[in-house]
Amino acid sequence: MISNRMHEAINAQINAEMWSAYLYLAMSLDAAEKGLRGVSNWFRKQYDEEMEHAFKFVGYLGSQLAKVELKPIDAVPATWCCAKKMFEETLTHEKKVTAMIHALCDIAAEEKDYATANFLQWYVAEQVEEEASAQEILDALECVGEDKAAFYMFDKELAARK
Ligand code: OFO
Repeated sequence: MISNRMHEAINAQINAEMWSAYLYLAMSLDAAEKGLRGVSNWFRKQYDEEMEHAFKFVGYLGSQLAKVELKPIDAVPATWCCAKKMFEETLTHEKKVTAMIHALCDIAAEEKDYATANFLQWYVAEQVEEEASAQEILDALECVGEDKAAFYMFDKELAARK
């Protein structure tokens, strides 16, 4: 069993993961509208990942016989000026999520909740990847600059994300 404090914090994190999913779905839709098929695909896959993150927490609460409370999901922006802005916002957001996961780890440590501390290690590792992939794409965009042909190739590469 987990403590009430841990239970509430995980319920809040489920909401945050779903908000992340909403954010990336909005970016995917906006990119599609702008004709950026690869960028749109990348964010659609990111949406799927965020839903997986949420469901992993849902499954964990179930295994601890703790009720999942689905809270309302706040609205997300609908448009961005360009792909670069989307990825900048992604990196900023992922850094925030990393801080949230670390805060959950702090609670688990304070509560001497070894099971949850162990479970959270998957998210700790995942956040390293999440930040790195956003940063890598921003680095690539930096190289692309104003080169339209290079941007075309960049977008094609993102279209390959499975
Ligand atoms: Fe993007 O890691 Fe979950 O929120």
